[in-house]
Amino acid sequence: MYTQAMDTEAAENAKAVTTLEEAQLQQRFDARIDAGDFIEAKDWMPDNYRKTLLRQISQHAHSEIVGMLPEGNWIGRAPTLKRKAILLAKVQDEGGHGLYLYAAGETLGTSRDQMIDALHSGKAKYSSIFNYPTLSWADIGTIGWLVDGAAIMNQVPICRCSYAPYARAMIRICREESFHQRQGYDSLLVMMKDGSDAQRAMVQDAVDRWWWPCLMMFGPPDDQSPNSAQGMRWGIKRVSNDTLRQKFVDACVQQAEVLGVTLPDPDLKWNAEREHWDFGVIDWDEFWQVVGGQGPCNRERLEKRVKAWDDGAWVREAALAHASKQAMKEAA
Ligand code: BYC
Repeated sequence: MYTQAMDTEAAENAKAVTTLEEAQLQQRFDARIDAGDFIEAKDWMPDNYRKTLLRQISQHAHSEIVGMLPEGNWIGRAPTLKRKAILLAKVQDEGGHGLYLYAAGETLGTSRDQMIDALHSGKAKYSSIFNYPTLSWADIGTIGWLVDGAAIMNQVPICRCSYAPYARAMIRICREESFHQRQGYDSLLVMMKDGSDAQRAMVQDAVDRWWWPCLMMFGPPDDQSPNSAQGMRWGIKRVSNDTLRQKFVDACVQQAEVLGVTLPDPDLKWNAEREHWDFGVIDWDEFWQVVGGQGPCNRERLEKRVKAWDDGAWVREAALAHASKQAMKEAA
């Protein structure tokens, strides 16, 4: 009895010390965040900060990888050698972005295999936008202009994210995304200025289909975004969903005018008081359906990813066998 009481007391004391230590660590962490410091992988961080980062970084990585599929569909059907070379480079870049991001995610203590398993089992999310089909060549230009345009708007502030490995990855990614956006806009501009009526109609049709899903990319409205407040407090998110969406709309209106396409929103109107463009109501039911797995291509996208992973098993096995042979040789 006596010994047990001693043990209990010792355990309680140890717990109190840990709690005190943790409170101090938490205080130091909060002060660093408030001062705008960057947090490195080896620094102490609260569990929820780690979890939130891992959720966002892994979702982001999955989006890059799944995002290769809709555009990949058109590599074999690109209209010229130049456009094919550009598209190949772009899709390859997206694969690279996924790898930088998985590497950033791994610094938080979760392996790439675990992250990929979460994607393949349907537990992890990826961006809603990649669950829409690419029906014509104009969709490829429109993805570059609008999807990559929205991605840049969202991702430039993440270059100042409080978690340094994520911020560093984002700097490289954003540089490449700007090229992606420009090539898309250029491809559409060629069709609109030098193309046939049928090509112009094809561009308008693509813009009609992609516009609203692109506005959804920024996430739910601020007052319905459960993760925003804490994400902003931690400096993971620097600008809110609604603010970024508005900036995107404001930028696109002029670009659409130069292109000669109409954005499919009868409520789009300049608001002199706000000095922003007002826009119509977003169909949030559609957004949540897509996020919940019921979008037009959710099933197809996941099946393709799982198949690619399974088909590539022999490459991973061969690489591991080679690495272990090399290690044995070196040891000998
Ligand atoms: N799609 O509280 P909220 C690219 C989820 S890659 C699906 O506002 P948060 C590209 C959200 O995860 C584009 N789900 O969340 C690649 C949360 O659910 P959970 C990807 C979405 O995290 C190739 C719930 O809704 N970019 O551009 O504060 C070719 C409530 O939302 C979406 C990134 O990942 C969505 N659109 O803010 C071309 C950027 N929106 O997790 C282009 C990094 C929200 O609680 N991520 N949800 O179950 C972010 O900036 C933020 O995570 C978000 C959401 C703005 C997306």
